[in-house]
Amino acid sequence: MAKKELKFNSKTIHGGQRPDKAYGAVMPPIYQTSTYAQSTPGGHQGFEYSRSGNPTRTALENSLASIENGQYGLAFASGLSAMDAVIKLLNPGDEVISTNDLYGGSYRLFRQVFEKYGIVFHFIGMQDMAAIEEKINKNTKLVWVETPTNPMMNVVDIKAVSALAKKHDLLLAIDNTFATPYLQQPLDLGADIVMHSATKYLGGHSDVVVGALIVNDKELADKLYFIQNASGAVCGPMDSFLTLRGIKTLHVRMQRHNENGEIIAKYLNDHPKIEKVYWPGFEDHPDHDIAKSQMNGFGGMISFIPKGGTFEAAVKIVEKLEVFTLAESLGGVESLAGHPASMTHASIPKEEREKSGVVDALIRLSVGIEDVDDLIADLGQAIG
Ligand code: P1T
Repeated sequence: MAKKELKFNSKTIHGGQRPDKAYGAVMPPIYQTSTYAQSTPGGHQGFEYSRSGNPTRTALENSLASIENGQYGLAFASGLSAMDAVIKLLNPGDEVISTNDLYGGSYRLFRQVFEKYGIVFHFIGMQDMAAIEEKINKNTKLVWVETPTNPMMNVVDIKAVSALAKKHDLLLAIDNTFATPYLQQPLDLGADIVMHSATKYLGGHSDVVVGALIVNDKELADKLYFIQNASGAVCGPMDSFLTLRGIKTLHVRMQRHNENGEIIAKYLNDHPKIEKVYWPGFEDHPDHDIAKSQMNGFGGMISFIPKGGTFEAAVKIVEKLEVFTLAESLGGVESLAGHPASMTHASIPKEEREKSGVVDALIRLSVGIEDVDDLIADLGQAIG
């Protein structure tokens, strides 16, 4: 059977992979080299310098393309450097419409790095297509969507935004970090670019910082490859190897993240000392129907506000947690807790972040794949 036809749970293991040519190694060797011998100028075996290409990175890039149902994958030094490459497709004066609730570092990249080069960013809630359309003008070139959003767990209708983007000839990029291709495959829903912080679920073990872009269009892939090579923020061979190894268990990890996420979300929702829980699996979540139709599950990311809704109450809980680790990042096998206002979203001005719901009392959980009883006991003792 051609590997292209494999189902998702097999693609994570085999997609785009073949035994190494030299000795048949089943996992690609970590080609820890910067350069490659040439027999005559230009006489190389497909690789000449590891910024331009490295066999271990190629193995990862082929896997990324396969699991996202794309033609081309590109692996970067971080999620933000992958985003940086997408924005570098634009020119001064071009405009971008982005979700208003997004990772703080993404917001910082847009506002504090690219605005000074004359690129204009609009941040809006993307539940209302008419509101998006209102922001479109002749300079608009790109729609940037994070779904589910970090940390408020809003879900954007990718098909609907894609129809709008196509109507106005705009590129549509989806940050698929929270969902992963196990839950949602944006290229199939009409997106042009899928982006990942592969640092998170794809790597899955909190041991690398890696970014990814996946596209179907050859011309777009060529432009992004040019930027990747010209700017140079590439994923190194060791990190490529680790990310590839992580991807091989993505489906089994995600299955457990989903199961544990659902149990924890319901536990928190029923807890008398919890005010509000944000998780798209709840039927009364405003985007539940979209989430249900475009995702194969609701994932292990949950945000919540303790009763009283104070900064102090939130800090007290995260300080008391013992199985959950208080740390930035998400998507690893171990459960993490974060305080977005002071950690991952601190670079967004308070007034801006509070508009999208990122208040000082908000706690974000990345539910890991431990025994869920231990996670519940830990939350129970911390909430008190
Ligand atoms: O950290 P890096 O690999 O550069 O990826 C940035 C990034 C992009 N998009 C989303 C949705 C993200 O969550 C991130 C990184 N986020 C965290 C570190 C965090 O704790 O939310």
